[in-house]
Amino acid sequence: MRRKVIFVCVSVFPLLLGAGAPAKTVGFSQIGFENSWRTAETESIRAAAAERGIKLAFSDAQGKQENQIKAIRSFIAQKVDGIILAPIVETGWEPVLREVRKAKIPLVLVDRGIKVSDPSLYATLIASDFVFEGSEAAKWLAKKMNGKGTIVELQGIPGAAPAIDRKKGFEEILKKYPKMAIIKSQTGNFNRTDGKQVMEAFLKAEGRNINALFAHNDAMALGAIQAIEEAGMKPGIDILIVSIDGMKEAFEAMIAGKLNCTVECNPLLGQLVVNAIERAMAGEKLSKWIKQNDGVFPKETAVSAIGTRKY
Ligand code: GYE
Repeated sequence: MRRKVIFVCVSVFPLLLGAGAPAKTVGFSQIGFENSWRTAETESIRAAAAERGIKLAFSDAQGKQENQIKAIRSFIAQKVDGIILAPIVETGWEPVLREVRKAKIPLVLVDRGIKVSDPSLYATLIASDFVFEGSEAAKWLAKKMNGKGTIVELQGIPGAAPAIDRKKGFEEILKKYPKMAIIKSQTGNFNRTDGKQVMEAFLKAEGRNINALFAHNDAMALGAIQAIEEAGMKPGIDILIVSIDGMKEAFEAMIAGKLNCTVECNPLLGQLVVNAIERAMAGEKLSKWIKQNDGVFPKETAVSAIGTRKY
C-alpha cells in the first residue's frame, strides 16, 4: 500500500512542476560574427530560446557555407526538433534542405533569403525587405544630391540576399536620375576592416571625384569613414554617406556629423524566430515571408532617436 502511494507521488510530481513535455532542441546555424549587427541577432535568438525553455544547439560557420551545410547535417544526425538557418548566400541549399525535409525537421530561415525551386523546403523566412532598403537609400541620396553626382558603392558579401537586393533596389531608383552614376562598386564583405580597405582603394583611384558613398551596411560605412578621414577629407561633408542597418554606432557617427543617413534593418528577431519555429514544430503552416518593417533615419533624427536604439 505504502509503495503505491510513493509511486503515484513520483509520477505526478514532475507534471505538477510543469515538466510534462521534454524540452525541445533546436539547431541554429549562424553565419559567423562578421559585425556587431550579427552578434546582436545571435544574442536575441539565444535569449528568446532560453526564455521559452528551448535548448539551442549553436553552430558558428565562420563565414563559410560549407560549414553551415556540415552543421545542418550534424543537426539531422542529432535528431533535433527544429532548425534555424541564417544562410550566408542565396544558392546551393537545395540538397541539404531535402535531407532536412526527409528527416521531417521543420526549418526556419532568418534574416537572409535563399533561392530554391521548391518553397516547401523551408517553413518560413523572417527578414527585412532589402530591395526596399536599397531603394530608400537611393531616394534619400537623390534628394540630397539634387539628382546628380558620383557614387561609390560598398557591397555586402557576394551572393548574399541583402547584397543582391539592396543593390537592385538602389539601382532601380537610380534609373530615374541619369545624372547620378555609380563610378566604383566592390564588396567590403559586410565588415568594417574590408570596408575601410576598399574605400582606401576607391579614394586612391578617384580622390575628390567622389561625391557620395552607398554602403550596404553600417559596419562598412564606419570603416570607410576612417579611410576618408585618413585621406584628409571630411566624411559626411566632402563625401555624403548613406548606409543600412541602423546600429547605435551609426547614430553616434551621425551625431558626430560623419554619416548622413542610415536605413534600418532590425537584427532583434529572436521572439519572431522562436515563435515561428515553435509553431512549425507544432505542425502549423506559416506564411513564407514574415516581413520586418524598417524605418529611414537621416542624420537630423539622430539625437532624438539614439535613446531608442537597442543594437
Ligand atoms: O545588414 C549586415 C549583416 O543579413 C540582413 O548581414 C543581414 C545583413 C546585415 O552582416 O550587417
